[in-house]
Amino acid sequence: MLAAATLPPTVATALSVRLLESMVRIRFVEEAIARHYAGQQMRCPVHLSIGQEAAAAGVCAALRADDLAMSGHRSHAHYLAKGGDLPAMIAELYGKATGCCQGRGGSMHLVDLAAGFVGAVPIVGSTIPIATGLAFADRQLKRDRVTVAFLGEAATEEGVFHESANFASLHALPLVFVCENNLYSVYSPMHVRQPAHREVWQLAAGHGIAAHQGDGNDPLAVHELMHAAVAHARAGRGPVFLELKTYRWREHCGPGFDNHIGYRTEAEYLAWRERDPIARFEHRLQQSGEFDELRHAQFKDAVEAEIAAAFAAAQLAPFPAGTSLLHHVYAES
Ligand SMILES: Cc1ncc(C[n+]2csc(CCOP(=O)(O)OP(=O)(O)O)c2C)c(N)n1
Ligand SMILES: [Mg+2]
Repeated sequence: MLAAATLPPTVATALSVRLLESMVRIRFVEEAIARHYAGQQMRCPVHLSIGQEAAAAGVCAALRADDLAMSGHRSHAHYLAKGGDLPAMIAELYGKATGCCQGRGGSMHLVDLAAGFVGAVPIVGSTIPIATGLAFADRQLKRDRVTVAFLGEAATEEGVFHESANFASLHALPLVFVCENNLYSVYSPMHVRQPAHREVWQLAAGHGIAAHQGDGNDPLAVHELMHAAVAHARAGRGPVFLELKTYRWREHCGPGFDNHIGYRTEAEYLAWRERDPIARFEHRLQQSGEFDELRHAQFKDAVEAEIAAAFAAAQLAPFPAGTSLLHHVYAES
């Protein structure tokens, strides 16, 4: 796919509609998770990306279907944007046998190999070396696939990020690190974790990696950065690191809000709410005069129906059989 700026207006509009629809679908899914969570049938922790949808949408729209992605604890948006199966994700949150990990993992263990979503693991930073290994394998086998490692900014504080970045740079791997900098690691703000005079992207630049910073709440800006990053990586010119500035609206873990705890101010939260990636982008499309309101309303209705069906199916689905408890514990030949 070409970068939006280089496309004729109608194609650029088609891309914009695709980005908007991707963000809306992610938001609606997560709002539905939040609504159903009090029912106590989803018993896994959930880390919602509400407010951060533009990063997932913009990044994944610049990928080919056979490109790969991995993520961490906050991965619903990445899984969905990459094309992961929605009913299998919701069933996984309910711990059901029809879940994408057969009900064994929950929200933080999402996998859809058919969609190239190789996996998400909640140990912060743990999928970065796996994604690096996937890119290394593709390099060795001369495949022209690109792998994306989604990470939060706190993962850059771990040694494994630096080992992976060094290795990826050394071997010019076809890997894009996508770092969503939402300013917090649980309740710890950036200023107690990282020096104020050094930006996150500079850590990657220090490893000799092409690194850029962008507005993580603007899906077109994200897509343009990612489009260039993918072209760079696929051409064998080495890894790219993107730092996308964004903000999570909800509590760190769970369906509610946690501003009352006092780790961030209401004013900061409200300022970021003003920068809602969906409302802002929808407004931009409306201003362009080429936005089809009726089509968008129909899209929203269809997504709500799709989500309702996924929840109904998940609630009715069976739990894994007790006799299957030890399946997949060891590799089966
Ligand atoms: C190795 C490890 N240390 C600590 C935790 C606990 N933990 C879960 S999420 C999280 C915050 C991660 O922050 P960030 O990477 O910025 O992602 P965000 O939650 O902001 O999306 C922490 C510390 C963990 N899961 N793994
Ligand atoms: Mg963070």
